[in-house]
Amino acid sequence: MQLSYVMVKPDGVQRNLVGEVISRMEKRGLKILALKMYTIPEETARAHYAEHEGKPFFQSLLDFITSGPSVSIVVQGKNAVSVIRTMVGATNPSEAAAGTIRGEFGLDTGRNIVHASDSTESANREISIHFSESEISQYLRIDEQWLYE
Ligand code: IDP
Ligand code: MG
Repeated sequence: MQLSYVMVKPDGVQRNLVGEVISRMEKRGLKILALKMYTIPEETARAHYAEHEGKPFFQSLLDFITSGPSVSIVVQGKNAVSVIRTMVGATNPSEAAAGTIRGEFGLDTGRNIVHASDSTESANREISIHFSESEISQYLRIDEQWLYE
């Protein structure tokens, strides 16, 4: 079953949207394997956003993502990566579809509430940046036979 990495960014924490984001994923049937709140150190943020190094918004993105606590989550489910990207919505919240997290709760690209992996490769890379193996729980949930054929 596919894994994804989701972060409720510092703006989502400040705006009390942690429960909202987790609740949406839980109700969808996605399984949480790991969850923690911490303030991401600069070096970790650089690694997380390495693909954006050199872009004009890179420094402000680092400043923002390290500005306060965020919530890191490992999520598992069928097609978890694309399912969660669809739930999150477009990068620019003012263009994100209604009903998506960004489309419901955001207005500005630099304050778009959540991060979600864009591929299984990114998911593996991001999970290993934010979590050690021992922090990730593998377990059976009682609703699985009612979620999956
Ligand atoms: P994504 O989060 O939808 O995958 P990316 O293009 O990977 O979007 O960009 C990573 C993050 O960098 C965005 O979520 C957003 O916070 C920030 N970002 C991207 N483009 C801009 C921009 O043009 N201005 C300011 N921030 C940006
Ligand atoms: Mg991205």
